[in-house]
Amino acid sequence: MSHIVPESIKQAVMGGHGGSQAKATQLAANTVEPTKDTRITSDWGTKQNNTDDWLKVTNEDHTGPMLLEDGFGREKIHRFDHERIPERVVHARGAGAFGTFRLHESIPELSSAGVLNDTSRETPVFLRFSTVLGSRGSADTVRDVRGFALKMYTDEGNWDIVGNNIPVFFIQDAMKFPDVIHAGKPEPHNEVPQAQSAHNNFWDFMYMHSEATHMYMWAMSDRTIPRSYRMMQGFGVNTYTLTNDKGERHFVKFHFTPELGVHSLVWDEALKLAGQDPDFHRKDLYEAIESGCFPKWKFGVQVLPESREHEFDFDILDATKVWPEDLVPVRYIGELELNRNVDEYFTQTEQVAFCTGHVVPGIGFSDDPLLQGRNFSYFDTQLSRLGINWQELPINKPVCPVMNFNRDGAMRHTISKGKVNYWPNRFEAQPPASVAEGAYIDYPAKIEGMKQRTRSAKFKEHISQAQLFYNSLSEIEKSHVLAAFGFELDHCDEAVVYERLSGRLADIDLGLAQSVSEMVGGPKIEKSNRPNHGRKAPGLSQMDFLPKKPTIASRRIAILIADGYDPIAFSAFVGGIKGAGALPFVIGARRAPVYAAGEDASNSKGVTPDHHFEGQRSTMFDAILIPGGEKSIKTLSSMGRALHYVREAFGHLKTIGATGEAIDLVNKAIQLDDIQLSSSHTLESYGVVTLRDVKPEGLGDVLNVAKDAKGFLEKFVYNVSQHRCWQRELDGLSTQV
Ligand code: HDD
Repeated sequence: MSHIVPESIKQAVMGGHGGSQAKATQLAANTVEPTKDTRITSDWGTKQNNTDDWLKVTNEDHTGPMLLEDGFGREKIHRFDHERIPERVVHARGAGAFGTFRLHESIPELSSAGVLNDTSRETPVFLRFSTVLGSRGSADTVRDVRGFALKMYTDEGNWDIVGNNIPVFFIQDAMKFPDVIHAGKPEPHNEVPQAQSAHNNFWDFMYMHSEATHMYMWAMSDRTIPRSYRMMQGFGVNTYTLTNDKGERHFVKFHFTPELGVHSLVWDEALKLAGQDPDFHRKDLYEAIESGCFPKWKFGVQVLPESREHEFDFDILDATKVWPEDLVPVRYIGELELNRNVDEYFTQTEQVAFCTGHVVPGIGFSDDPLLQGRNFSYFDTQLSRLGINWQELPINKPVCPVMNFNRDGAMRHTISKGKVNYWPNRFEAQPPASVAEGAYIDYPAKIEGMKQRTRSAKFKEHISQAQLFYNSLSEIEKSHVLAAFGFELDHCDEAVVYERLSGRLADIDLGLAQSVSEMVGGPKIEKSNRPNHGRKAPGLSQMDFLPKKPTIASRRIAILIADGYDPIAFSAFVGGIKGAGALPFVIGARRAPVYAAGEDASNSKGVTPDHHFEGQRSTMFDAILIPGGEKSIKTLSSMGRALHYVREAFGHLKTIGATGEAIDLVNKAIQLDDIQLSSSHTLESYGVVTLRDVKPEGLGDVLNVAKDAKGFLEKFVYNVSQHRCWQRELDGLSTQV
């Protein structure tokens, strides 16, 4: 009877190799783009003649009552009334993009997954970044964990890795998730604060749940104020499993490490940006992809055979623990690249729906109790956001065929042909797949035990890795953790909250606890209940992730000018920055032509700044450059906003480059005296690169970046590649903003 199974159904079961364009091609079938001949129609397709005036009974003055009869008018308002769907209960604010996953090293000994075996494949992906606590309209740069949710449209089905930029989580068991989120979201009585963990309920919860200690140490580090989504790590967080063709199983953790390094904003900058440019991260991602600077991450796995499960002093299924990289190294086997912006935010970034339960053959789950609960929650939440047929939405649809007897439900799109909708059936139509045909096989794990609500002994140890994390940070990072606790607990006005939490910190580090407690008005802390074990591990400090080859690709550099600027330095700056793959932005007093020394409207078109000083503040740039020019510098020196620009950039530890007279402007703005600038600490050691006499050869060759570079531009580029000049902060010079 097999002859009656249609060819399309056979293909559906067998699958087929789609390629990197498979998703784009599929989406194109659902994409509309108006041409100049396109005319507005109603939703039922009738061309409309007037979309501005409701149908009325009019008198001579053309006024009069409106008619309910107007189907066009009613449709327009009705559609508008229902535009909103529920925002995500967490991770409501986000931004996403399309890209490609490539495998460099096949791992058949670990997994039979096609996407982890076939190095010739280019798997299309969608990645959505997010903050956790804020509403859809909240600001990008708030202190918060960032979501890193990846959907791989593989030939064998969608594989979702729904991760974060921090490798651990607040809780161990999914049953606690509603509690931790309720505690972090705005408080119930007054719905305050928005997108912040700095409030009583959050820190009350943190104290009450010592399992959260490790995670909140990460949350108080610079990880939660990233410079860019492109400069964050991504972690699968939970422990998954890989199964090979022989049916052998390994435990695995997934890692994504950004090519540009792991970098953060400084706190003052993050606070200002939340007001000055709430879309800072969203725009940064969009701008980088539009300018061809495609963000890339190395994809790595940490793998443990089943036989090693109980080898460690932590439980490898506990999501509040990392697998320290000195014990279990990361093996990098692939690469993720984002290379296409969305065409429409709502239908793509808003309607994308991830599920930790979406895995493909060769990949499975572990008994991690957080993961198991997540596998229920994501499916469930999509029902209230998107409805039962959410997997048919273009952004969610797999690129391989989907064929089954799940039917009907609101807004069903697929038209399924055939006389039967169940299996087995008299036609033998749509049988389940065999292993040879690529079916997903559940790992036959042997289970026995007591049915009870409990946790393993190792799950009850909560402090050791919090210490490990804190010990592994650089001095600068540690000082930021202290400042973050200072800010957060200052926003808690109930003494019991900040007093207890300060006390708990003594379990991690006595010095930290004492400093925090003193700052926020907590108790005098004399001793620690848990002496710090002093151990460190690699891969925890973000300083471990500076790119090996210095790069300033996609960095935003502001060039400040006024009439009379030095044209030689200016041209070299623009050319040099572009040559190094960064983005130059000219900033002037207004968006109207500015003329170089020796030029005016009669002999030149001038340069029209991209922005003026009020429009884009220094916070929106990674570094600033100022060409000399007597008249230009005189003007800029007399402008409070220009001086503030330089002072603020200096305070935010950004590289500043100045030539000729501009050096005087920098000195006036940052006001470092001779004591601060001793022989060991020159302006240059504080990341201020200067060149008094401008000759083209002195400007240097930016493509040859090295620490000992001689040319002005080489030095500037090297400094920018190091992200920030921490020496300023170590010497207490960053507070003058
Ligand atoms: Fe979750 C969304 C990451 C634990 C329940 N989660 C969501 C998103 C990310 C994460 C990145 C946004 C997805 C998107 O962009 O659409 N969640 C995590 C990580 C966790 C975690 C890394 C710990 C390892 N989550 C977690 C638990 C539960 C949930 C324990 C419930 C038991 N998460 C949800 C959710 C969301 C969600 C309520 C909201 C919107 C959505 O799922 O699609 O179901």
